[in-house]
Amino acid sequence: MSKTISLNGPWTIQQIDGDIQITGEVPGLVHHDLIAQGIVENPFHGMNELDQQWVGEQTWEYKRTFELDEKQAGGGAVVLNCDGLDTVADVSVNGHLVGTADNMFVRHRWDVREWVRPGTNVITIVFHPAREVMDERAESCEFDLGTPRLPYPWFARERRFLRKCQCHGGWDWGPCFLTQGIHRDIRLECGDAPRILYATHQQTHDGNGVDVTIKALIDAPIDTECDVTFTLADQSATRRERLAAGENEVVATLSLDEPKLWWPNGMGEQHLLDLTVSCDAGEDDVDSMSQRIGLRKLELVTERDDVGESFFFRVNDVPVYAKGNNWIPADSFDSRLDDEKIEWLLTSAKRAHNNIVRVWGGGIYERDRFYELCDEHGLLVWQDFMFACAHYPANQEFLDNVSAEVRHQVRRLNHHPSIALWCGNNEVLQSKLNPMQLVSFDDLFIKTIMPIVEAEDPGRRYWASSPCNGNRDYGDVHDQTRGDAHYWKVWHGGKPFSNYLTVAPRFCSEFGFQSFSSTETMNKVIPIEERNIASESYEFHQRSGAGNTTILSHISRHFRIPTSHEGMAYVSQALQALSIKTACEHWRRSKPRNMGAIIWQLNDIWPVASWASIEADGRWKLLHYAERHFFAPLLASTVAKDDHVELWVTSDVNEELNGELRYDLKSFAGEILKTETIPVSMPPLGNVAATRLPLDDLLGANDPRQTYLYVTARLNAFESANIHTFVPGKMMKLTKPDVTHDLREENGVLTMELTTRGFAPFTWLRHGDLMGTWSDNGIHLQAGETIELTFAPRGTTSPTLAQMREALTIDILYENGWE
Ligand code: BMA
Repeated sequence: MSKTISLNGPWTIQQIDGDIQITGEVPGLVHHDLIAQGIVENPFHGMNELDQQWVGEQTWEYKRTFELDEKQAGGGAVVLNCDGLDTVADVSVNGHLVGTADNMFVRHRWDVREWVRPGTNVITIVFHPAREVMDERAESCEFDLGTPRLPYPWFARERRFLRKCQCHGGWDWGPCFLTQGIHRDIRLECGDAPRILYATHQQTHDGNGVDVTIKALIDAPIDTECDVTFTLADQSATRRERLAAGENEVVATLSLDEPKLWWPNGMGEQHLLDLTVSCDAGEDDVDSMSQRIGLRKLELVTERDDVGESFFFRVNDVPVYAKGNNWIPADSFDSRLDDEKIEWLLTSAKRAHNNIVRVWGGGIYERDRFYELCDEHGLLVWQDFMFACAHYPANQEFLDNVSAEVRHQVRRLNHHPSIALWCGNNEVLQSKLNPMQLVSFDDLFIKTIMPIVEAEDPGRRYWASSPCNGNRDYGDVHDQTRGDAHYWKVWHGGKPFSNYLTVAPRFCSEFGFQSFSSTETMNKVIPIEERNIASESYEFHQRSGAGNTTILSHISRHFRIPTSHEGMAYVSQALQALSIKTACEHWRRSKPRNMGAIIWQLNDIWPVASWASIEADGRWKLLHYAERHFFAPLLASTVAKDDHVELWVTSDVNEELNGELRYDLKSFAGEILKTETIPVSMPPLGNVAATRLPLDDLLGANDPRQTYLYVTARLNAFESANIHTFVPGKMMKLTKPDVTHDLREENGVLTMELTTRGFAPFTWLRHGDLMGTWSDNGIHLQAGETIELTFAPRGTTSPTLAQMREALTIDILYENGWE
C-alpha cells in the first residue's frame, strides 16, 4: 500500500559559514524565519534592507529526519516530491546527493529509494547564494545580452541568469532580497502505486453543449493495471488502463448539455463544477485529484479591421472590455503572505469592477489559491511567463530548464477558467537592442516556449511579449493600431495628463501614476525624525528614479502644494486618481478601438511610494475608490474641448439601455445655475457622445473657478455620476467648506452622514489602523448634500464606534493650500 509522508513542518536551518542555527518552518524561507525569531529586524524599516543583504549571501542548510518502516524503505519507489525550491540547491538523503535544483518555478521528483533505509533517515537541502551563481553564469555567458543599468549597487544585476523571481533582485518599486528556502510543500511518496501528476482539459463549445476532454498524466513506478475514473458534474467515465513504468497519459471526453457557463466579473455568474480524476490500482491504492473548473468559450480576437488589427477577449461570444490591474508579488517573502491577504486584494479588485488581472512577468507563478480566487471572482488572468525587462541567455541548458518550467506551470494552471492568455514575458521585446538579442528572444519565446504552450494547452492563445504586435512580429511595440501597449509617456515621459487623451492603443496592458502611501503605512517604516518625503529613509522607499520630483511637478500642475506630511500623501493620492481616471475614461470612450485598460499596479511588495492602488497592508488608496466609479458598468463622463464640453455615456452592459443623462451646472455654494435632461438609448455594450455643450452658452457670466458640472446617467437599473470642473484644482476658488460628520452604529454597522456647506472635492476619510473600507471615499462632496456611508471591515469584526471616533481623520483639499 502506498503512503505519502509530508516533510512540511519544523526543519533545522544552519548557516554553513557561521553560527546561526534555528528551527525554521517549511514551507518557508530562511529570511522569513530570521525575522520571525527576531534575529533580524523588520527588513522594510528605514534602510535595513542594506544591512540584511548578508542573509542571501550565505549558504544555508535545511535538515530534518524522517522515519520509514521496513515496507516503505524496501517496498518499491520512494519519490521525494518538492513543489518548489528557492533556488540553487543540493538535495541529499542520508549523505547521498539525490538531486540539484536551480529553478524555483519547477517541481522536482527524485526517486530516492536507493538511499533510504528502515528507521531514521536524514534529509538535507543546501541552498547556495543566488547572487554568486548569477554572477558566475554572467561571466561565462557566450551571448552579448547588453549590460543592465542599475540604479542601486546592491540590486542583482545578473538576475536573468537564474530562474528565480526576477524582482527578488530589486525593482523600481521594490527592495532586493535574494531569498532562499523550501518555499513550497515537500513530501515523500512511498510505494509502487501510480500517482496522478496533472489533470488538464480542453473544452469544445458547440451550440449549448460542451465537450470536455480531460487528460490525466500519471506516473507509474512499475507496469500496473488500474481503473482511471473521470467525473465532471453528473457525468463520469472509467477506463481500465495498462500503465507502463514511467509517465502515462489517459484521456476521456465527457459531454454536458446546456451547462451553466462561467463569466467574467460583471458579465454573469462564475459557475464552477467539480472535476475529479482518480486512479485505482487495487489494494486501497487510490490516488485522486480534484479541481473546480468553469466552462466558457474564451477567445483572443486579433483580426484585421479599419484601424489595423483588433485585440480583445471574447467570452461566450460576448466581447469583453477588460478593466483591471497588474499584480506583483504581495510580499518580498512569499511564505509569510497568507491567503487572506491575497483574497483581500483580489476581492478588492472585484469590488472595483475589475474583470482582469495581469500576473506580471517579474514576479512568480502565484500559488493555487490565487487562481482559485480569480476563478471565483471572475477575474480573467493575463498570465506572463516569468521573464521581465532583460535579455535572457538562450543557451541549451537555459532553454531546457525553461522548458521544464513552462510545461509544469501550464499543466498546473490549465484547469482554471480564469486564465485567458499565456504571455511570453514583460517588456523583453521592448528593450530589443541588437540582432543577437533578437535571436535569443526568438530562441526562447518563439522556438522554445510557444510550441510547448501550443502542445500543452491548444485552447489558449500564446502572446510572445507584452507589449508586442504578435508572435514573430518585431515591429514597433508602441504601435497604437495593433497589439497590446504599455503607455508610459505620462509617468516616465513627464507629459501632462491630457496626453492620455491623444492616444488610444488597442489594449493598454500597462500605464500608471505613482502616489505616496499613507502616513499610517509609512510611519511604521520611517523613523520619526525622517517623516518628510525628501529624507533619506523616505527616498529609500521610492525606487523610481525621478519619482518624487515627478509627483511634485504634477502636483504643482493640478493642486496647491501641501505643507504637511499627511497632506502630501493625501494630495498625491488625489493626483494619482485623477491621472488614471483621465486615462481609463478616455479609453473606455474609445471602445471598440480600445478594448482594455490594465492599470499598473494593484498592490505593493513593501511600504513604498508607488503606482499601486492598494498599499502594502491592504489599505485602499484614493485611486482604488475612484476605480469603483470609472470602471463601473455604466459610465457618464465628460471631455473638455477648446470651446465646448462633451458628455458621454459608455456601457459594458450586454443589453439595450434606456434612460437619461442629466447635467447640473452648479456653483461651489450649491446653487443650480442651469440644468438639462437628455433622453439616452443605447445598444448593448454601447458608447455614445450624448451631447455637446458650448462653453459660452453653458457658463454665461458664471465664474469657471467656482462652478462645476454634476453629470448623472440613469439607464435601466444602472447609474453613474461624475464631476467636471472647468479649471485645474489649484485655480478653484474654494472656500472653507465646513464638512461635518455624524458617526453612529446601526445594527453593528458603522454608518456616517457627511455634509458640507461648500464644495469639498476629494473629501478623504482615514481610519487609522482600523482595516476596512468605506462605501465611498475621496468624495466630491457638494454643498448642501448629505451622504450616508457605511464601513465594511476587513475580516468579520467591525471596529466599535469608540474606536472609529478615535481613529477617524477627514482630509479636505481646502486645508491643503487654501487656508
Ligand atoms: C513597467 C513594468 C515594470 C515597472 C513599471 C514601472 O513597464 O513592466 O517593469 O515596474 O513599468 O516603471
